[in-house]
Amino acid sequence: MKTWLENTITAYVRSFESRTDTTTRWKDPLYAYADAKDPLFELFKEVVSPTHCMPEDFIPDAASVITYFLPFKASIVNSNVGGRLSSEVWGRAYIETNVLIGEINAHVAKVLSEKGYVSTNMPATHNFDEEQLMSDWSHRHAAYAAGLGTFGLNNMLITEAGCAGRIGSIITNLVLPATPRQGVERCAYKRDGSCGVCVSACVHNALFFDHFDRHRCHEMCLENAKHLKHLGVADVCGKCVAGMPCAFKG
Ligand code: B12
Ligand code: SF4
Ligand code: SF4
Repeated sequence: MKTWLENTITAYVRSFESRTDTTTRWKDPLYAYADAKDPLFELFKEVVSPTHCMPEDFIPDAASVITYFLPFKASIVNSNVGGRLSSEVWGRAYIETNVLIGEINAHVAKVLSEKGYVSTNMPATHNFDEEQLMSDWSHRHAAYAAGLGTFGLNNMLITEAGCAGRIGSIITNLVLPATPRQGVERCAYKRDGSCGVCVSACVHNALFFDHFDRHRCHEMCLENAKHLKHLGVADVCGKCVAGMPCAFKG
């Protein structure tokens, strides 16, 4: 069932990419699965927020959480290296990947319902509280529980294919064996104190070794949204991702 699901999602990415109005290109997605009853979901009420949801809040008989990472091709990421403002290519990749994740989740919900299963269709982003700047369903925490990667100093989930890409997660009542967490620390700073370059790469004094100011980061994303408004809603930045040693590998 996992192979069938993965082939279905990867094929969807390739067909989305072949549309004439799609400019973004993605490498092959990575996948990992969590048991919906994994005790880590309880812990997220402490580390994210007390209102962070449990899988069963969405689907009462939730069994698994499917998580996937859509890594951007190098040209997309490299376009955003340097300068203060985000590149158009990066802004467009954000908009297109948000649409892609929405479509993948809707497609998976459809094919799973044909087989008698229920699944969620959650957006890639914009499902957050505008004041707290936190979501009641954090895709990267779900992906962490599934063993897709670990959290970098830049807050990104760093996977085997790096952190320059976007994450989706789908809760379902289909039983899928959980992926074992590998116990590999993917951020070099957290591993052995080397690196830390994302802190100096931050263009708006939001990221520090000992804390992250999500409101300042949001300010910068809104500045880019203004600058890129001709593309649609591109509240991006990503200067602590593009050009970093963990962008393409973890
Ligand atoms: C709200 C939000 C924002 C806000 C707040 C950012 C933030 N860090 O939370 C703003 C608007 C500022 C923002 C900015 C960005 N965002 Co944003 N955002 C979200 C959103 C909607 C929710 C995130 C959330 O609720 N976080 C909750 C807080 C508490 O978690 P946190 O800040 O990540 O901090 C945790 C980790 O550091 C973690 N941690 C660290 N070490 C360890 C160890 C363990 C064991 C555990 C359990 C946890 C842990 O602990 C903290 C608390 O738990 C998600 C989509 C979603 N629904 O999941 C996208 C998302 C997180 N954003 C994403 C991206 C890419 C960005 C930007 C690069 C913008 C861009 N696209 O150019 C910047 C990066 C900012 C940064 N350095 O963190 C991606 C991340 C992809 C990835 N590889 O991780 C996501 C997942 C969207 C997606 N679908 O792909 N974002
Ligand atoms: S740039 Fe270095 S310190 Fe920052 S998240 Fe990546 S590996 Fe960790
Ligand atoms: S996304 Fe931009 S403002 Fe936010 S922490 Fe990274 S570099 Fe700083």
